[in-house]
Amino acid sequence: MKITHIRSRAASVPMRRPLATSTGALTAASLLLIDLQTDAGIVGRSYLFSPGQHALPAIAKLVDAMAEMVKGDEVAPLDLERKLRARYTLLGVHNIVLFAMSGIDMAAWDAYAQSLGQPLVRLLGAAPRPIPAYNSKGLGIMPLERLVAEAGELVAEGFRAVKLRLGRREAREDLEALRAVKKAIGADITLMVDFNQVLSVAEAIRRGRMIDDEGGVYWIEEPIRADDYAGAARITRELATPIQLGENFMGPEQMAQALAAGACDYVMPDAERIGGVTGWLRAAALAQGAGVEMSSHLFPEVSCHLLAATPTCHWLEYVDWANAVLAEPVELKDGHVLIPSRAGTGIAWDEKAVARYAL
Ligand code: SMN
Ligand code: MG
Repeated sequence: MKITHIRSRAASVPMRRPLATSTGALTAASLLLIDLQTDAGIVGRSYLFSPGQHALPAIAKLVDAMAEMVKGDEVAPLDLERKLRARYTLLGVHNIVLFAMSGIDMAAWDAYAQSLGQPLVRLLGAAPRPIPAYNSKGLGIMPLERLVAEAGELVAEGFRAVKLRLGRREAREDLEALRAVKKAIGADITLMVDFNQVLSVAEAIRRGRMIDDEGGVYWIEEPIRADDYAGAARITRELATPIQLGENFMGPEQMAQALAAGACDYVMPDAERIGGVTGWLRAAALAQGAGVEMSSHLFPEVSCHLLAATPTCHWLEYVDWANAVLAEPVELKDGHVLIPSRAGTGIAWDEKAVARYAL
C-alpha cells in the first residue's frame, strides 16, 4: 500500500467551555485535519491541534512539503519517520516540524491498521480495555462561583477525576480556587492541578509547599518553563506532591533527558509533540525503564489505543474539542474512555461539520 496524496484542512471548532490557562485563553480548537490517501483506497486520518489559528497555515505548509517527499512511499510509519527525520535534521526536528511529522505518522498508522482490519490497539499487541480518564474540559482561571459550578458539572458527567488550572497572580488566589474546587467535588474525586509553565522555580517551590500543606492534590503539572529540567528537578526533590511534565516533550529524546535529570515524578506526552504513534511507543519504553507512570495529553481518540499498550499506563486526559468534526467521537463509561473496535484509530470526519467549521 503506497501513499498517493496527503490532504490537510484547517478548521476552527468552537469550544463549549472556553478554557483560560495562566498563559492564555482558548475559545475555539484550531485543528488541522489530515487525510493520508493510498493506492489501496484506504484513507488514514489524524488531526493536529494548535493553540491559536495563527500557526495552522505554517503547520499545513510543512505537511504539504512532507507529503511531496513521501508520495509513492509505502505506508510503513517507521520508515516514513526515518526518511522525514533525515530530511529535516538540519532544520531541527522540533516544534511545528515535529507536529507535521506526528500528524503524518498518526495517519499512516491509522491507514496501516485499517489495511489489516484491526483497531490500532490490536496492532500494538494489546486488547481494547476501558482507560481511566480525567475530565479536562474546564476549570480554567475563572471566578470562584463559576469554578464551583463547573466542577460539579464536570464530575456529574461521570468522571472520577478532574484538572484545575492554577497560576493566578497571587498564591492566595490559587489556594482559594483549590479549596473551592476540593469542597465542590469532595474527597473521593481525584484532583490534578496545572500551572502551564507560569511560575519561577522559587515561586513553584513556595506554591508547591502550600499545595503540599493543603493536601489532596494528585499531581502538580508544568509549574515552570517546560524546558527547564534542572529547575524542575529541584522542585521535584523539594515537594511531596508528584510533579507531572510531558505535554511539551518534543520527541522521546527530550523525555529521555527529562527523566535522566529527575525532572518529574510522572510523564504525560502529547501525541502531536512526542512524534505520533511511533514517538509514543519509544516514550512508553522510556517510562517503563524509569519506572514512571505515563498519562496522555489531549488527542483522546489515538491516546486510548496508545495507553492500552503502555506498560506504565496512568491517566487519559479527556477533552471533547474535536468531537464536533468527528463522525464517531470516543465513548465514555464510568469515567473511562472505551477504545473503539473499528479498524484503525476510529477517526472519521463528519464532513458537514467540517464544511461548517472550515477556515
Ligand atoms: C492545555 C494544553 C493545551 C491546550 C489547553 C490546555 C493544558 C492541559 O496544559 O494540560 O490540558
Ligand atoms: Mg497541561
